[in-house]
Amino acid sequence: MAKHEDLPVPIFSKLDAVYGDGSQLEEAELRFSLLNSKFKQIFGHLPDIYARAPGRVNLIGEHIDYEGYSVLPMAIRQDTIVAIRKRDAGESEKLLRIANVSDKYTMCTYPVDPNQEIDLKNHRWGHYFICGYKGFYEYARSRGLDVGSPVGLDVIIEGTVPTGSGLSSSAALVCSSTIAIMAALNVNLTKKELAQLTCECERHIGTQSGGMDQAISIMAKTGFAELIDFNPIRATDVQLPAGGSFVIAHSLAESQKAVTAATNYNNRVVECRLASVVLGIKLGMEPQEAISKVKTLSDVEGLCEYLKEEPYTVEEIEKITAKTLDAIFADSASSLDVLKAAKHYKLFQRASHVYSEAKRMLKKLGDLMDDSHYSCSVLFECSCGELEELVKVCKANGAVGARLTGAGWGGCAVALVKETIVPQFILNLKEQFYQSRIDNGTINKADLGLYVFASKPSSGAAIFKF
Ligand code: NG1
Ligand code: MG
Repeated sequence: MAKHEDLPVPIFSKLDAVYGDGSQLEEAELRFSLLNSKFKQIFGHLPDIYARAPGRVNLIGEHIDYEGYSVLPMAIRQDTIVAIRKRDAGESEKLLRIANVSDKYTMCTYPVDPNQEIDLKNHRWGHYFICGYKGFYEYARSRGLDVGSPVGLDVIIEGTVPTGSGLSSSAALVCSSTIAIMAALNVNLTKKELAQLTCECERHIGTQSGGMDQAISIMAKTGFAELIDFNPIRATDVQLPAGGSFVIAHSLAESQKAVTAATNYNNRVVECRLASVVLGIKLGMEPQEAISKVKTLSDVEGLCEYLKEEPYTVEEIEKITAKTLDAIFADSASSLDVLKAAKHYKLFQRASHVYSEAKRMLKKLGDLMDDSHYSCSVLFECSCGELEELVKVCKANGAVGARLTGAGWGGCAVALVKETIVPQFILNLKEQFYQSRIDNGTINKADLGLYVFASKPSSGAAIFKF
């Protein structure tokens, strides 16, 4: 039997294939009919085809995907749907017109040239679609696929993955966009190819992402978490312990990664790269050899004792590497932004986190989640006050394990909770974490269901053609 990563994204003609037959199906029917009526209203036609891709919650393995280590995420039910129509060659105006069902996001238009540069200084939500667009054409051209010359595309997007929450709304958007573009152009790549190419796509927005989010969004299976390995990308089904459920709760701090990349996410990518190069040299490589060969911490032995605990200054690192940091990162504009903003580099702490987190992939899940949170919070410093408070409340209310999920600096926590106490657990969270935030006007009571919910492992990306 073919491995599921070698299969193409499934094409369904009925919504129940993905959304089941309960209240989720009713909600999906509403979402699709809204998409259709908006499409008609804005573009004067119905869409040709739709693609959906889910968000995810990461259970264990944080900030190690870009270092080449395995991670264990599962897809959540919340997803992004992209409705698309290819404009006929005869139709005038060659443009990509990207609208959103939500009024919060105004229509973005872009030229059809796949080589266009994305204006990173002016962040717009439509940039994520263009990431997929550029990435798809780059891949198709490198493979010699016949996709014809670019034509205008009309697009409307609708999504239920909360943004800036560590639940990977960005990957859901990039993956569903890329799949929609692929389907509109009559191509069908394997899930593995798509996971690889969508991971590259997101780098166009300036975050030096690992490939976890795209891989799970595309390869998820209902009922399973997936152990994702990299180089090459592979997904192995993992049955979760019976009788447990995951509750996802938002800290209400929003983390806008595309905007804060230089000091947060990309900073850690750069620190990890420097730690790996320094380790390579300490372990006996010539500096130039280490710089050219060692790309991630998984390329060198995990011996953090060769690093000092005090943060390194630029001068200290350059003495070891015999090359300036600017020269080492010369070909990566987003890394140069990191160097400009950084005061020092915590190589020991970042490497310790990555190596210990990679080991935790093998221990028991609940303890693991607690250890993982501690390590993210203290060594990797990617937590925040709100998340610390939320994780404490989860633990105090009987979570077997609880931790921040996703990149951190805001966003959600995920707690492993015995199935029998889930309703009470959620009630307690409402009282002990959210009530004061309702009282002070941070959130509306009516929206609580968006911020705290139980989640089962859900299905991966799909295409709909009716
Ligand atoms: P979130 O927080 O969902 O954007 C990010 C990265 C992942 C991974 C985690 C930390 C992107 C698209 N995703 O996820 O690859 O590194 O942080 O484990 O940048
Ligand atoms: Mg993201």
